Amino acid sequence: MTYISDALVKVRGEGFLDYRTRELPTWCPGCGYFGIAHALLQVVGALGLRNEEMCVVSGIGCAGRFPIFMKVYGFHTLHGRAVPISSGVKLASPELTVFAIGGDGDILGIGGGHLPHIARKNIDVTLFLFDNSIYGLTKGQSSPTTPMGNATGSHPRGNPDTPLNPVALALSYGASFVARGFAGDVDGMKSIMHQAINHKGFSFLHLVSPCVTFDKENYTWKRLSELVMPLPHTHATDDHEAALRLARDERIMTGVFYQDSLRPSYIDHLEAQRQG
Ligand SMILES: Cc1ncc(C[n+]2csc(CCOP(=O)(O)OP(=O)(O)O)c2C)c(N)n1
Ligand code: SF4
Ligand SMILES: [Mg+2]
Repeated sequence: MTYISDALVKVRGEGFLDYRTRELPTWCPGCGYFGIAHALLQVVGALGLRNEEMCVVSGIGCAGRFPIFMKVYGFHTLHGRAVPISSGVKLASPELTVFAIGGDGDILGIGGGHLPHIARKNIDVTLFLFDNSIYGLTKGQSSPTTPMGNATGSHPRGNPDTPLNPVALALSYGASFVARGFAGDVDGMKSIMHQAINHKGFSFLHLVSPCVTFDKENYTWKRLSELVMPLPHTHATDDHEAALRLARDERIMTGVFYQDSLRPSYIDHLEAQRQG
């Protein structure tokens, strides 16, 4: 593990270590995850959240290493278990702002059975799906979002599987906040993260990012930059049907697809029952 030097802290100025630990991420140079981390650290600062008011729960994978770099309560759990464990943390300590973090393999593959339940229960957790369409940590096998036909470590002649559509899935499972961001657009990610953290209930953030080491051909920075575009500004975020239609578009649209701010969260239901 390499650590941030005192010299760098001096250069970056006061506040640099407010939310980040001294451990330097072990991610590869150029990985999109740096942009995601940068956006999130800035957003929690802008929201004025105190370190002890937050908890980051992750699964296993390159994305799963996130709690190591953030100076808040953290739990680097088992592969696929960020969602149930973050749900438990939120129910046990409703005063905490809880983040669940995982990759496409983690959240949609081995942990895929948990996603419908946190969505339908509307548990107040913000889920960050770091989607590089590959298993990064284990060196480039096909994941549930690898496009059909892409050559990967596990399918050198082309992935034979139909990929999942994370935004369409989250909408179909009944998530009350669904948005997509691109690792190359820090301002766009900051905007959706800000709204997601403020949302009362489950929020799902699909964050598209390249794996520069194990995908040199398909979802590269160049290709993703060509595919990504903002949602039409006429899109009404309370229109579930339109959100689903846009989620199915071939282009990778970014922004808030859907929000239901009126739906009570799971904690609201528990509170009402407790008082009743
Ligand atoms: C039960 C279990 N099965 C398999 C693994 C091996 N494994 C570790 S990370 C990973 C996939 C990581 O891919 P993803 O979730 O997309 O995260 P990324 O590394 O791309 O960020 C796998 C299969 C494991 N750690 N535990
Ligand atoms: S293997 Fe891929 S996802 Fe993992 S740190 Fe390197 S570039 Fe990022
Ligand atoms: Mg991945």
